[in-house]
Amino acid sequence: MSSDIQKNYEAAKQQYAAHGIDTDAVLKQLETIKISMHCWQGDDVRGFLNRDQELTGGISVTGSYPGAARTPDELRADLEKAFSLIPGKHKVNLHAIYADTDEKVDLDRLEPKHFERWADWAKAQGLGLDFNPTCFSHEKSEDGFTLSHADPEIRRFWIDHCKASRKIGAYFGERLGQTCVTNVWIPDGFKDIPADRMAPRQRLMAALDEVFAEEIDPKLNLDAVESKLFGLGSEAYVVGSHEFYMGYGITRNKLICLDAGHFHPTEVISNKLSSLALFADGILLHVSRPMRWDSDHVVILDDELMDIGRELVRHDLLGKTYIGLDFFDASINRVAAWVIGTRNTVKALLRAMLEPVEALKKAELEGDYTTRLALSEEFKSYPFGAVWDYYCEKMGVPARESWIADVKRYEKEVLLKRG
Ligand code: RNT
Ligand code: ZN
Repeated sequence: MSSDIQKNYEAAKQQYAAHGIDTDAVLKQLETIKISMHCWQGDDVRGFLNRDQELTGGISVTGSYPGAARTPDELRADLEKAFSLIPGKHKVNLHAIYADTDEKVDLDRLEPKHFERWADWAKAQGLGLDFNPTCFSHEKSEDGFTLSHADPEIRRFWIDHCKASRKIGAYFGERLGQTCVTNVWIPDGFKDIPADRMAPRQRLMAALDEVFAEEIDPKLNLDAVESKLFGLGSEAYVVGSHEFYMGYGITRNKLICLDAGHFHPTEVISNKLSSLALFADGILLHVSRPMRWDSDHVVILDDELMDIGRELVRHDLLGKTYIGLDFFDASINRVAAWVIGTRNTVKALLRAMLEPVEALKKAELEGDYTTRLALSEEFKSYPFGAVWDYYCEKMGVPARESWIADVKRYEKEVLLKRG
């Protein structure tokens, strides 16, 4: 531990202690929180199963920064590099198209064995794994519909794929001794105004019931469903809307996934957590940063990220919330993108834990909104950074910006050598 970091921490600790905040206890709690880092930032959502397929489903990655991973081994090496710069032990979120196999296998026939190398690696690294069926970038999703498709044969294909995905999730849960969250997101929707908004939703409901028919031990795998407002090419109507999945998730005891970019531009997911938590068994977050639309920018330490952290901490929701990341930027170093977004997410939680919540709630109850505002504002300049730096060093990762040089070195030695 460098002496200035230790010294600054001791001073910060006193300042927080004056408000009854025990920084050592906070850091112990922080250490237990896992962020699910999404593998798809590493290769622009391409995957390995069908590398010639273009990215579809109404999502888009822009930028042509060199160095995207081309193989599972490259992706794992990049993930390892990123994790070496992020404090804590976390999880990796895989999509089905990231299967690591030499076999030519279609999505509906995927099995745990196609992910064995991922499980071996995660085990060795002490990481958990989460999973997602990939209901896009495939010829059978070309017209924009999957689980709600009007053609029963196409629907069947996607139902089988989602069923297979849950089994892979359970396999991860078993192998790693950590619950896997398998999240279903489908792109289904219409570009222009539909004649029938109901029928696709009825089909989706029935298809999901089939997908989830088999009971799986919730210790091994938990299912989540992710809604969306619109996508590129589904501007007029998305089958799996927020209301659809609120109803579905609550009646079927599924985790409800809130993606920060999947709502109207002035709506924020932080404000939904205290409602959803009252009714849902559990919540999955896709922490992302929409800029003007669902643009999936790298997460920064902005007001919304801080508010998400606050809601989780203040209402003690960390136990029933799974925190996943979902951004993809191909205009900057991809390892750095992971490091920035994941460090920020951990930082937001730390900052939230270092706030005088009891004093703020008390002021509010007493109608003293002046104190509520004044105290929250003064706390913004409390020495949070000193606690963060100390945490990084204590966890054996670089404090402050010193990690940038490390990523640059990796870029020069590894990433730029990729064709
Ligand atoms: C798309 C959803 C979905 C995807 C990933 C790749 O809008 O957010 O979660 O980003 O599954
Ligand atoms: Zn998402």
